[in-house]
Amino acid sequence: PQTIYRKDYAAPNYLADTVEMGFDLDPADTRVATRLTMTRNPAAKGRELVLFGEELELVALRLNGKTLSQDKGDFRIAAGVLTIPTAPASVELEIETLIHPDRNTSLMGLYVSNGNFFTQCEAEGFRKITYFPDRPDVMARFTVMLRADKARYPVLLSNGNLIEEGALPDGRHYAKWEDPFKKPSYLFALVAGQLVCQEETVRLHSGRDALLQVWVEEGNLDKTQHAMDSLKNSIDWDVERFGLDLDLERFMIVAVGDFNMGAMENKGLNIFNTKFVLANPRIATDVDFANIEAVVGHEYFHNWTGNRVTCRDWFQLSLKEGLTVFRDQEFSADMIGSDSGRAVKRIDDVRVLRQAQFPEDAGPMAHPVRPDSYVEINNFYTVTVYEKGAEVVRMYQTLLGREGFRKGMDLYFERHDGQAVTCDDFRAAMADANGRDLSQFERWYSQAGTPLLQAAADYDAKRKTLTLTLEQSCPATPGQKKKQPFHIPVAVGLLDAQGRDLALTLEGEKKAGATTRVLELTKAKQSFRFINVDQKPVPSLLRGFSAPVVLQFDYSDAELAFLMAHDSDAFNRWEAGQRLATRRLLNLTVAVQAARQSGHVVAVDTVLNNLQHDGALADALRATLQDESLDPAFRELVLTLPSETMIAEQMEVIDPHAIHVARQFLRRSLARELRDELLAVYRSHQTPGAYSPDAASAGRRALKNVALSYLAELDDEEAMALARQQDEDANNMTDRLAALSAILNSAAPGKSEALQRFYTEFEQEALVIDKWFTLQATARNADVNTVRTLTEHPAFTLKNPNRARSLIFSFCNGNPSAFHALDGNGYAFWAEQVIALNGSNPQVAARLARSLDRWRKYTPALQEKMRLALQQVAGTPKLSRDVAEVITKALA
Ligand code: HT7
Ligand code: ZN
Repeated sequence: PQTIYRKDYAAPNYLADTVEMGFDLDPADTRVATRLTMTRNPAAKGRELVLFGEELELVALRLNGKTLSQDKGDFRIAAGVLTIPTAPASVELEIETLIHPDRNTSLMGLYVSNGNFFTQCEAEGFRKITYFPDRPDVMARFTVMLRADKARYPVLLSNGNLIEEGALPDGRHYAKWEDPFKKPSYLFALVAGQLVCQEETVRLHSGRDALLQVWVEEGNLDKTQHAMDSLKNSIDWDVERFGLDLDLERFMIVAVGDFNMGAMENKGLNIFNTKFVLANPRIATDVDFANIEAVVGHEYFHNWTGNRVTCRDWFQLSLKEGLTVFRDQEFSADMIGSDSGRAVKRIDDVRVLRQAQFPEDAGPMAHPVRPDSYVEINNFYTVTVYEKGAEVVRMYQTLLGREGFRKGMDLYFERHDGQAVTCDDFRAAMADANGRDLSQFERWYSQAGTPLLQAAADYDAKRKTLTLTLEQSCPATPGQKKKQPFHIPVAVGLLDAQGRDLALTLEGEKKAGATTRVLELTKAKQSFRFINVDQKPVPSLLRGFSAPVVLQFDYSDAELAFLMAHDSDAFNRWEAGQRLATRRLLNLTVAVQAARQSGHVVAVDTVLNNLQHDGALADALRATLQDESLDPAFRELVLTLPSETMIAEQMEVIDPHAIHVARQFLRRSLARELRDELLAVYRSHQTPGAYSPDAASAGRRALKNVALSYLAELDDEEAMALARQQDEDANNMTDRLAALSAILNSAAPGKSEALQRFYTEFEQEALVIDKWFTLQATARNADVNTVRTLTEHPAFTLKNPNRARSLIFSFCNGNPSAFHALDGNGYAFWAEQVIALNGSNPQVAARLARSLDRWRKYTPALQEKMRLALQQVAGTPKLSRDVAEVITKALA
């Protein structure tokens, strides 16, 4: 397959003006008529008129009223590109195509889900609807006429405003929509079918009224309130924080059960995976409620960052995605409100980054936030483009301050509203609005890999100075051997012996300043000297995780326990606990390996017990658990040990089984040591009364349920009775799922009965059945046979991405010790599933293909089995571009 390079970008030869489309909707054969006016682009070099099209039947093509013939050489079609070699400066193109939505299993373009029509056009799905200059720098005004059978498809939606609707002969009807804003084709959408909506008219900041609608299938109207509330909060927040108001008379959200990703920001007609719309206490967990708020916010915020100002080309994807993720993170943090809530949100976001993006940055698919090349753009909707991209945006705010960042945003919109631009344009707006030179900051966009930041502190008691030396490096990544230094904001504080923050004075300054200072590291190595430091302090480094780097500092255990107890920066308080726990876990893992090697397999527990940790971790966790002044949500985070994946990333050679044994051992010993405190916290953090998803209540539930999960490690009757009681009494899905998980992961009897009871109760709720599959795929006693058997369950289908993710992805990515079984059966199963998905949905297949990305990091025996599985997929006939790219890069 062909590689596309960023350096080859060329402006389009023709620019679009208007697009009129007519759809005669029919699941088997939908006819699409398009009239497109275009003019030659004076800024372009070429003269050919280029349109893209995939899986289309071309019925007719006319240019300025004249039918074009391929036979006569008026145009040619090759490899998905239709080229008209000569065309006048101003053209009206009429294109008729025939498409087959009911055969479209890729869920890109126009497809059918549960009998209704939906579209997904980002990134290059529009070309599966009609031939079109389907690239984001070609923007046009769209008018869309939808025609369909009225009884079967009573609701007909598209972008913008409804300007006309009415009846047609033969029981058909029509609706005509006009989008007042010019947009690229990837933001086009239509929806048709049997849907109902919750709606509300709101007064906008500008004084205009807007109609807000949330569309769902009949029977789901009791699950739309939270999405509607989230939308209203998003509208208010964007005005408040960025002065950005809704620019439309109507804003619609539509939920669909078959969807490749989370949601899509089509102009005025956002289409959402049901997972990110439908919620009520019976079916959705606290995490689901929070995710819905975040995703509704994210898509809404795209209306400005993505739609009003869009990307020049797909290499610039992070321009809209990194910025919009940053905006949704800030929105969610502000919705919680409290300082501790903001810290909890920050910890959650950094956990995602470390768990998913750091491994990506260290693996075969590593790429810069603004990639230089791709084979299939769908493979670049990654945690690097999204989450690391958001960190890059956050660093502007850290460097420029909130006000400076806002100035940069204002200038960005002033300059670029209505344009398709680049990441450099965004950086220039930030720099120019603040009179700053941000040229070195460009490296965050162009260099892949996670920088390593090594810090050392040297205290001079005589001079009362503390010299902090910071040194940065960045590992090689595919295609990038050598890296230049990054511009890194390092937020720093110093704690005195009582744990209080010192007011910081840097050498050369007259007065003491703030207690947290942002140091700017721009060279490979730099020193910063603090003066008037009366006693040796404990440094608190990279506060709030001020840059996406790995920080190394030689803390003693005692210093970590001290930071855990005292740091005013909640992020670093949590971080200290994680460092302490990681140390223990790595030691235990090595001990497991040693015990195994010496043949004392049965004695692993004895060996570990003898290793007995010094109690520092348990003492620190006990203190946190009992500290009522701390937010329960924060306490839950502190109590949660680093995941097996996180530990794996710290190891030179990954041994998933040893990690699993070590982590389980530590959980059990902590549960034993803290049993009384855990029980007390479990009892005192009940949330009686009606369920509410607010952050405070969710935090109490989270703490209570992490306590329960530890207690369940003990397999004692009292703990299991609590779990069973909770399973019976719960009035919400969070508690229900936590109880079921405790039962399932214990040695207690009654597992299958509890599972069956749950299934019967929620059989009609697809999103809950997804959870039921996930619970089993990630259960401690699950193995590949458990999962294989579940693929034969009548409720399982690979065709629905949510269901495939709930079972297959959850097993391959969420149950490392079972997936990496020594016999290699997990990998054989993975290969089968990737190959099966490759035939129906390449995009989802390619995501699953990435589960073996890190194969070279594993023990030689596992590596060899993974290589064979990768080669098996590589050798499969008709491999999609999507899967081929991932597998080729993994094997390279
Ligand atoms: N911008 C949206 C991306 C998206 C997407 C991309 C490829 C295939 C299917 C897709 N569905 C949505 C989502 C977002 O970031 O808001
Ligand atoms: Zn997005």
